[in-house]
Formats: sequence, structure tokens, C-alpha cells
Amino acid sequence: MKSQKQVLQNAYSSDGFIGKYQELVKNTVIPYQYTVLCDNASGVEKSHVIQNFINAGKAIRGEDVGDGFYGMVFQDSDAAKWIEAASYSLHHFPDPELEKTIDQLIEVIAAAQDEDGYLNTYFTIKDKDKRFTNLLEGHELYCAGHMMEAACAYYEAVGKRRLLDVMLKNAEHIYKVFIEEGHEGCPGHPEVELALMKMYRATGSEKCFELAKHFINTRGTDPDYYKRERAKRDWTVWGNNGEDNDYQQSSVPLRQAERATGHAVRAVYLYTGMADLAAETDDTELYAACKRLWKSITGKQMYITGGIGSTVHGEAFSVDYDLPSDTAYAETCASIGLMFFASKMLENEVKGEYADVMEQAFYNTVLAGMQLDGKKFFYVNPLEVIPGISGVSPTHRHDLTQRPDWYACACCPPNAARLISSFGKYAYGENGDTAYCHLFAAGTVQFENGMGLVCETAYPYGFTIKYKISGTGRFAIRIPHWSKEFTIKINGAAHSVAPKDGYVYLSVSDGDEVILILDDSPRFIYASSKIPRLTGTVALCRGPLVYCFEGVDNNGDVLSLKLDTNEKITVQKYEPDLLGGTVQLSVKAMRISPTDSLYSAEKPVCTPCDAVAVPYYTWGNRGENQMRVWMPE
Ligand code: FUB
Ligand code: ZN
Repeated sequence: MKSQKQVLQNAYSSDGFIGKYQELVKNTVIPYQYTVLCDNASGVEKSHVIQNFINAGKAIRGEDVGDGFYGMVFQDSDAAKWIEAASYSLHHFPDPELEKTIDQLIEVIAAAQDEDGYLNTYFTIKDKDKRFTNLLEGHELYCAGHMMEAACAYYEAVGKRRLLDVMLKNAEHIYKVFIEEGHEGCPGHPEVELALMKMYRATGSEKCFELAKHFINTRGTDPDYYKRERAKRDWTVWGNNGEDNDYQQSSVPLRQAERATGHAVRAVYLYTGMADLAAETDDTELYAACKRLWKSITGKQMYITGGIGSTVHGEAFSVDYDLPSDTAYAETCASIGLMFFASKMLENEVKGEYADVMEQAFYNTVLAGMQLDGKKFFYVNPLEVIPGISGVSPTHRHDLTQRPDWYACACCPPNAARLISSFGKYAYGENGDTAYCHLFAAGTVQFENGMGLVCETAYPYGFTIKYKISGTGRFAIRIPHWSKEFTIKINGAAHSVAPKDGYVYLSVSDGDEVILILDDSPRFIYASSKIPRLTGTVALCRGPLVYCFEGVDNNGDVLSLKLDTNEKITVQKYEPDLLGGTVQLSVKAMRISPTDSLYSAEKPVCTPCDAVAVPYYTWGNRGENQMRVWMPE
């Protein structure tokens, strides 16, 4: 029995923080990304993704494939994620023109589907006979999963079935290959598992459900599969030998997994599918494995910004407590996947820690992944950059100081867009007569159980959240772990209630006004001494926001600053024109005077000063400069 379920909700309000991001996605990100996908954006990496579908359609019809396939083996997924982002956006902002564009694109995609349901432009254009022979690297099931997610989103948001039917046929084909014909192996890049669960709910197809179960239950039961598969092939995509089962999350059956390992995005997509299946089927053993994996990530392998997958080597989890700030990988997609995982954990059990992490990842790494103007994107999210070293030194080449417009491997930009436009899905949930609020966003929400609410808040810059309730039932609101104190008022009267597992449960009636006031104090945060190089350092947070220090606010140099944590943090006033509207924090600090020599026996001279911090998600928006989250104290 699910503890509560996600429903697509409108968390949009034109004056809310999330609403502004959703408008940005609608007005800028979606149109901009579409021009990139059509190869009409100048000066950016070529995409060719739509042309790939056109060319695959030609291959299906036996015509000349023109300029063939271009891009990554998983290029198809960029179009899928764009459709998903655009679909969720249509839910808030109906737009016949955009709908027409999606419908046309869907026809191009449908034309690239083979008679038997197979759909993948790389293999259709390049070599039909190689289908499903390189599960390790080929990404066919990954691309299928993303297109299934797009199909479900378009159906959910707009009610049109065309893409859903295409992807159901595709899912049935995969079912035939892997279940009826007994093809061995599991997706090298998990994703289809979580997508099949969505397909199952959207279409009622038992085949989708069986297939999701199959991939989850068989993964790790045959640890030699990828090695055997590699030995049968005389070709590879990237030269992966299939021998690192930890990397492939396939060394043990998933129910026995103890630690999150390997490629971080793959891991959290996989765990999302597992948690979804566990909730759907009341599978306590599977949920117990999910809990261990959750703990392994959030207790030992996660940055304060909600970033995960700390090493560039394989875009992967490293060993426990290896969380370097300056060489961090922390891919934007991995934090998005962590949010997916968290939201499915919430469907197993309503616990504040899941929504806390969802929020931590969103307001910090996910938002940092996108420039404030919606046109540039970070793939990698370091917690410290030093121009001249970051992006330059061989050990720091992946940690860029500025967001590029686009990437040859463009997984993150459309992923951020789909997440932001579906924010309401993560913010709310319901079960029977209870409506849940996990995340705070101004907007109007209608639950399936008949309850509804209008939420007004300036969160994350205002800490009062006002709900006007319609309908009668229970209303559960998360109290974030960082809010040491909070006040609840119902119709103006203070209401004393103790949180249970991070949520307060209130009985509400039609017309009630519920006000939640959270703790707005800024705080110093200290890291575990097990994390190398963080001893003697401190980070600044306020509400869900992690702050960072940038050179531009600190005389061009943050490396020479040490914070005085005996002094109070000052909260500056809200600046509507700074960084899209923000609140800076300032702290008393000491600046170490520069010396000419590399090393010296002389004790540095320190001069008192004020150090100024901005929210981490806004960094890198004012030109190239130093940035640091963890500061010496
Ligand atoms: O492999 C597909 C996507 O590209 C992954 O999820 C990202 O980490 C990037 O490698
Ligand atoms: Zn990515």
C-alpha cells in the first residue's frame, strides 16, 4: 500500500519563486532548446537529434539515410526529455503552437519506429543487426525509457495518446525480446525500469509492469553477463570491457545491495525504479534495500549541495567520504535522479528526510545547473572554483568556471527543464483523505481526493507559507529538518502540534487558512571530520539554500578569507535586482595578506573585513571569478 502518491500538480504562481522558473522554462528554455535540437542555434554544439529521427524514418522505409546518424549513442533521449519538459509546461501554460510542434515531432518519431516496435535511431541508421547486442553501452533501453517518460508526460498533461501508443508498442517489443524470447541481460544504463512503471500506470499494461520487475529482479543475478556480452562482440562504443560490476550496479542481486556504487545517474535512476516497484507491490525486502542505498548516498556520499557522484572517473560514486570540493563531478542529472529516488521513497514511507534531500538537491545543485537566463548550463557542479586552475589543470579540467551554452553530451539541460516544469509532482502527494505538502511553492493545487489549496509564499526568501484550504480532510506539511522552531496557525490561532517523522498532520475544513512560519535564521554548518580537507571549515546556509562566496563580492579573492564564526551572520535585505532577486549574507572575516614567496616562516598578517555570500545556485552568473562553499574559520 503506497503511503501516498505523486500526482501532476500545478505549483505555478506568477509571483512565486518556482513560478518564475517555470515561466523561464516556458518562455526561454523550451524554445531555446528546440532551436538547438533542430540545429538552428548558432555557435553551439550540433545536436542533429531531430534529423536522426528523420533519417531513421528513411532507413525504415528503405530510403537513403542522407547524412546518417550524428551524436552520442543516446542522442534520442535529448528529444525525449525536451518533449517531457514541454508537456509538463503545457500543463501550466496551454499553448496550441507548442502542442502543434510536439505533435509534429511525435510524427517524426513514430515514422522512425520499425514495424516490430523497435525504436532507436542509432541502431536503425547504423546497423539493424546489432540491436540489443551491446546492452552495456548501447543505451537502447535508456533511450526507450526516456521516450516512454515523454509519452506518459504528454498523455498526462494533454491527454493525447499518439506517443503513448508508439511507446507501448515499443515496450511490447522489448517484452517480447527479453521475456518471451529470453534475451539475457539488463540495461547498461538503467532508466527504462522507472519509465516502465510510469507506462504501467498510464496504460495499465501488465507487460510493462512485468518487464520493470524483470529488469529489477534479474539485475546482479548473473554478474558475468556484461563480460560475456563483450566477448561476443567485435565492436564497442567506448571500449568498456564490462568487467566492473560495481560500476554497473550488477555485482549482487539488487535486494542484497548495501552500497550505492558506480555511475551516479544510472544508480539513482535504478533506485527510483526499485523504490517505485517496492511501493507498488508492498515489497518490504526491496524497500529495505532501497533504504540501505539511500543511507549509503545521503549518509556518506552526498555533498552539502545535494550533489552526488563525486568523481569524474566514470561520472561515478567514489569511496565513502571522498567529497572533494574543487574536483567534484556532481552531475546535474545525478541530483535530478536523486530527487526522483527521494520522491519514490516518499511513496513507501512519508519521512521528512526524503523530502529534505529532495529540496537540498533542487535548490542547490539542480538550480545551479542552469544560468539565471535559462540559456547556459552546468553539467558538473563543483563547490570551489579557482580561475586558472578550474577547467585548466589536468585534474580540474571538468570543473568549468562558466556555464557553456550546450554540450555534445547534452543530458543535463533538458533534464533540468523537465524537472522544473514538473515541480508540482514532487511538491505534493495524497493518500485517501490526506493531502501532503513536501515542498513549498506558491500556486493553486487541486488534489484528486477533493481537497485543494492556494499557497502563498516567497520561499526560499520568505519563511511564511500561507495555505487557503478547500475541501475537508487531513493536511500534512513537512517541517524541514533545518527549521529548529516553527509555528502553525489555523484561522489566526496558534496550533500546537508535534511533527511525526518530519510532518505535522492537521485536520482541516473548507475555507481554513493554515499558516506555517519556519525558522529564517542563517546557520553555520560543519562537515564530518571524515571528509578530507573540510576540518576547520564551515559553510553557510539559510533555509534550504547553501551559500557560497564569490570573488565578485569579495574584492576578487575568496581564497584569503577566514570566517569568524563567533560573530553572527547578517542577513541582508532582499535585492530584487541582484541575481534574479536574492538575499546576501555577510559574516565577519579575516583576510590574510598576500605574500610574494610560495612558502614562508612568517605568520601571515590578518586584516578584519566583511565577507559576503550569495546562494550557491546563483554562482557563476557574473563572469569568471573565484567561488567557494567551504570556508576556513
Ligand atoms: O549516458 C547517458 C547520460 O550521459 C548519463 O546519464 C550522463 O551521466 C551522461 O553520461
Ligand atoms: Zn547530465
